[in-house]
Amino acid sequence: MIMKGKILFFVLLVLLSTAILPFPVIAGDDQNPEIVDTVEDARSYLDIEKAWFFEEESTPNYLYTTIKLRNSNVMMPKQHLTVHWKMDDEIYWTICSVGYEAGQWIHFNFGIGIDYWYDRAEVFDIEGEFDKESGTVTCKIPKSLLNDPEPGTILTDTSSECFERFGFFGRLGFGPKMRSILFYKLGLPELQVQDFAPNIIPGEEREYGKDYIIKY
Ligand SMILES: [Ca+2]
Ligand SMILES: [Ca+2]
Repeated sequence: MIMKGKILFFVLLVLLSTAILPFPVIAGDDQNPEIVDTVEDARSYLDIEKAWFFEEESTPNYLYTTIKLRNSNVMMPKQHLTVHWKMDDEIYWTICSVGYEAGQWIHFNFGIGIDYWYDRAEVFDIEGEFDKESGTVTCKIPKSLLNDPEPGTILTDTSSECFERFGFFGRLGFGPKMRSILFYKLGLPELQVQDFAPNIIPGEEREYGKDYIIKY
């Protein structure tokens, strides 16, 4: 009986200590994403659930970005799956583009500067991985392209945007932003061909995800 009481007391102590003791918040993974979004506010293969930044001790010279989509569909052409951030007053982004060239259907780029689908940004080919099973898209950026940031450097204004170009509405002359507003007005989120994370609410100030701090 005494033994049982002791065990119960111990179990209670463990439960209480895990509830009371603050555990460190580790940013930058699937469980602690910098960017979190509404689910089902776009077509499933463009629907951002969350996105995050990370580094790995074994590859300290790289920064990674990952987007977790609700679904994946690499058959749909002209997709743009992007992550954006600011560092030292410069804008950076990664993009996984799908369905532009038959010989290079899935392609990864890193860019410096604002206009990621026009010619004013500096754009580099990088490595990446599109995991169709889990719907995650990861870009691997050599830190040399980021001017080798020191540990402690802060990435701010984090966001993600996924969209596709053309298609039926594109042929009618509606651009992604126009279509996004159109479906928003019509209350048809499941047809949205563009997803912002965090959401952009027309007429409200733009919100961003959490900051990420360079570890290595
Ligand atoms: Ca979403
Ligand atoms: Ca969204």
